[in-house]
Amino acid sequence: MTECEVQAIVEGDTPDPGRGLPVPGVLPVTTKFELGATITQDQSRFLDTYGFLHFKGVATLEEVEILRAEQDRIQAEWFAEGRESVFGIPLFWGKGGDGMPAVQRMPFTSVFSPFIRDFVRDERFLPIQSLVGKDVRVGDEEKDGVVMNRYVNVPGSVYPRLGWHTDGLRDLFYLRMPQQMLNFGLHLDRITEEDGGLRLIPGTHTQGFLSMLFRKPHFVYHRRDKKELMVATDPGDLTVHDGRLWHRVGLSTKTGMASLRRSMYVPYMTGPFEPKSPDSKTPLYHRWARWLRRLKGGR
Ligand SMILES: O=C(O)CCC(=O)C(=O)O
Ligand SMILES: [Fe+2]
Repeated sequence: MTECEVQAIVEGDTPDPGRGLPVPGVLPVTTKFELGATITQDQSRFLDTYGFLHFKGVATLEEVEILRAEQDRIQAEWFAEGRESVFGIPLFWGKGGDGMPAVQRMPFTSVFSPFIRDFVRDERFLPIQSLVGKDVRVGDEEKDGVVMNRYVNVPGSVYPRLGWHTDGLRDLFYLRMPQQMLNFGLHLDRITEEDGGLRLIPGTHTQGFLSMLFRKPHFVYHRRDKKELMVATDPGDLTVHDGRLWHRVGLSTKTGMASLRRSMYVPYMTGPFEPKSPDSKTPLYHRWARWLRRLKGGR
């Protein structure tokens, strides 16, 4: 037995993806990848172990600019219409970095933007789809579709941060383990530790049903976890994470425009096709969340 192994036993330090300790045969938890024509063995092992992957510079800056412009355009349209929800999913009307009314969480954006619709289906993302399985589809008309987020830290913001959660919660509401799902996340701003940003607990995707439900109070709990990993991003970076992985978005230490963080998410999923439509009902947890936002002065 080597000195290192003895030390590990004494301290109880078995390889643990959540604590960033090296796992034999798997690249370090801080590794960032390049997206190629296929998923490499290193990438698929990394995803199995830690429950996420971070790819640098997957969208060009030009594409990022168009996506930001589409987010602004759709927001202006919804503002003009006085729209309150899309396919039963409430809009988070709050404030933008400039203090003007803004939809801080926009569901189903691909339904309103051919560019976004094509973008999430682009060929370059096929290798990522292959990670989910053969019958994978882009869930842009299911769940909340392609969601565009606008986090800002200003008075009146209803979305300065996002509490701990797993994306498979909805499935848990039906008392079934979540269907296999990867959440595809495109990052539209440069985000470092002081900007809050995406925090995840590597390895929590292998937990059982109870841990997925009760490890932390969903959405209302924001405290730092000693095992959390801060995901620093540049515009155009892509993260994909397992639907069972615990994650949150931290509050920026900045305020106003400097605190702006935009991200775009869409599920890659399998299982029964459950598209939403204008007649879809508002899920219970969205009704609770809307009630909480109204208490804080949002709409
Ligand atoms: O904005 C992010 O990076 C995370 C968003 C998220 O976790 C969610 O919408 O479920
Ligand atoms: Fe999430």
